[in-house]
Amino acid sequence: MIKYLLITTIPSLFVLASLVWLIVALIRRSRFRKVAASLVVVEALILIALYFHWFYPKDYPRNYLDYGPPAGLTLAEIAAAKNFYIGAAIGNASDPRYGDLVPSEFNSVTPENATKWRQLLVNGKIGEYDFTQADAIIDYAVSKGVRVRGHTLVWGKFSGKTYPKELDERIASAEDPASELRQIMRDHITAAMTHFKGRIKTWDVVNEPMSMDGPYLDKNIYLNTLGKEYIAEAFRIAHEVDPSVQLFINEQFGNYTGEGVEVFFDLLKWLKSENVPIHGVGIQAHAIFKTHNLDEFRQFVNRVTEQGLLFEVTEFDARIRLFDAAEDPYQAQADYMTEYARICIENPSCTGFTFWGLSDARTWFDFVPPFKWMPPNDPLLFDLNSHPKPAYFRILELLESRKGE
Ligand code: 9MR
Repeated sequence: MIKYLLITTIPSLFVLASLVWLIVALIRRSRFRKVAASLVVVEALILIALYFHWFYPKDYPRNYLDYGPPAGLTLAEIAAAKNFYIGAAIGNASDPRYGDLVPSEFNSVTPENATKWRQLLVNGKIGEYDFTQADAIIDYAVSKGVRVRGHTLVWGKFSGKTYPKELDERIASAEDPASELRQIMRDHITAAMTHFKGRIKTWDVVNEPMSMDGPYLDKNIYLNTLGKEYIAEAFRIAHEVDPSVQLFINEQFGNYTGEGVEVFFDLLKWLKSENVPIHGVGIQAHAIFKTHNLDEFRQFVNRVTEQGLLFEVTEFDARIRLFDAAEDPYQAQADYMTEYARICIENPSCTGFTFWGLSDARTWFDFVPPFKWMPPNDPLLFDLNSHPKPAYFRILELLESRKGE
């Protein structure tokens, strides 16, 4: 992120400063007028070049369109035979753009937003639920025999977007903020899990407990009010509501080594030592500013599964522009996707691999600056027309060779 900000703002500031200098020089009829004017021109040209490099829409060759349509078994069929879930985040159950990708290619779905706490509430009013949108997605999936991952019960980031703003107000004005938060958290986990009982069998109980700013737990309303105990408590409540549900903690890392990762493993160790009912770790795996180091990822996954925890890749995507130095960016993207997926698929305790979207026709990157200004993002397994991209065939092979029928 910092890189993109520096790349665009610093040159703009230089142009602006030189422009001010030029205006002052013109007014004062200074002898530096020509120098200032030349500087403005040169800097403006550099800015335009950078703009074109970073933001100009690109069109990479789609050599993969030469392949025939997939023959034989589909991803979902092979995954099911291997007790594995190949999943996609979905926003709408019956968008015609996606044809029948669910259930023919994906045997698991995660509602991209519909089961977030804020989205389940009428006008963000705590306790007033409207399950219509979530039910439509979930009933569609269940009717097709597709697993649903619930996402997410407790997430302390983005007040008003992922959790209701009212929570901040209620906690700020409570006489006993800790018991107020405990009760609200219990009520929500109970309401959501009870409503979806039997239909959602895997939940992300706590999402992104780590800070985005440094190697520590996110200083959100839950941590500030209850300490790290909030994480343990959320899992305990969820287990009480339905002991048959698989409970995951879900996190995103830029690097799979370093202080932040150690803080995360300390958290897992602490949860285990407190006998907290946690069953798995989900790693989101968005490749946003860079791709991930695969050796470090393998070690990370091994460290998780050696503790007796399940593992899933829960939100995979990789922007095509990260591969634009390659001769065939879509092929390079496939290489990365396949090698990343291999680490999960070859590990028997890795039970699922979910893409954060069905096809390149809809990805969160297309809505978020600066990525929305840098098309194409094309970060998924199927292209805009639901045509399988090159990683499709290779992930299919990986699944075929997975042990565990
Ligand atoms: O893709 C989701 C986007 O549509 C929402 O606006 C956003 C905030 O609710 O969440 C996005 O999904 C995020 C997921 O819930 C958690 N990990 C990061 C995902 C991408 O931002």
